[in-house]
Amino acid sequence: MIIKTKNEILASEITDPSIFKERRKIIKALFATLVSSSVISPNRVLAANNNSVWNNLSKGDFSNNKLTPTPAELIKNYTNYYEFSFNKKDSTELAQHLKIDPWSIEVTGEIEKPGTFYLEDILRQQVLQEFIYRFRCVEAWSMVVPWVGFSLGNLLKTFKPLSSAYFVKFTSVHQPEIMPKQQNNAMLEWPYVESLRIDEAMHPLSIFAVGMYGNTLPKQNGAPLRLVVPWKYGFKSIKAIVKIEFLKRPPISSWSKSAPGEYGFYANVNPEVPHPRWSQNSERQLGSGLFTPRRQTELFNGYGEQVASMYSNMDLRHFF
Ligand SMILES: Nc1nc2c(c(=O)[nH]1)N[C@H]1C(S)=C(S)[C@@H](COP(=O)(O)O)O[C@H]1N2
Ligand SMILES: [Mo]
Repeated sequence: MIIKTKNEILASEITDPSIFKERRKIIKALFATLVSSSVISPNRVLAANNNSVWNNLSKGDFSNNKLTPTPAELIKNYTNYYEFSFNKKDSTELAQHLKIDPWSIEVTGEIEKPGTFYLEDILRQQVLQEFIYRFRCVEAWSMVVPWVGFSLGNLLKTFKPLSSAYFVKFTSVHQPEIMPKQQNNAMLEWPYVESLRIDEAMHPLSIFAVGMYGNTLPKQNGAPLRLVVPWKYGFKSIKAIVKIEFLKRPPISSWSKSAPGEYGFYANVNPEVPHPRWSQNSERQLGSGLFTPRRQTELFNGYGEQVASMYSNMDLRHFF
């Protein structure tokens, strides 16, 4: 563990260089390709595809083997990463400039054990599994992603939340020098923030992903660490997390702040609650043929059996 006052300070600047080098060796052994290429090259993408970092991982409790994963090339090349661009191809390319090594996460708020932790120290305590989950964007497209990650709840428990911790807030990285949209507050205020109610965060479906398709997470998909909450619209699944805060009151997340009438706090997938500008009743499945019919969107993205009880006494039209 390291203590820092600002999350902008690089760990390499404040750690004794020899200790730092030693740590880096351990990390490399543990997490081989976190130190991955920062250049886009189709060959490298292919090479990465052919030698998985993680083979034969056990499956998460709600991983669904019957779902056919969307081709990796599509997941990697059609991304929403507004810090870089509002265009899905451009954000994919520009995200390669992201600096993800070293990476540390500040954890604060209503907990007994606050601190700033290296990602590798966090990973050492967690069991990586594969989670084949549906993923549904609020823009009405969807995919199936074989994430590699670990239970968010297991991690959050290690910080010993107090009984006053009702919400968990996540903050994305702020690197305006390489993130063009962070240079002004176009569309959103930066950094990107999202939040879950503590029971949602502790739910076994909620994970932190560090990979997909048996490999480390591509930068454009949220490397080195992102949230995945499969029963909610994709914008809740915040990328490149640098800060976790346990709070008494609900924070205002980036999208709710920019357009409160369009993006609510809950953002549970719900075919009966349309976006003000389009229906949420069906979705375009990425990778399906031109003539494949749209998929009928399911309440809670098909995870109702697991999550509906968390919302049993709530009017989902009001709390959208
Ligand atoms: N930091 C950050 N996280 C983010 C976003 C973003 O723009 N910035 N976009 C969100 C949206 S709208 C979606 S649909 C998903 C997209 O994830 P993908 O690009 O890996 O498919 O990431 C979410 N997380
Ligand atoms: Mo989205």
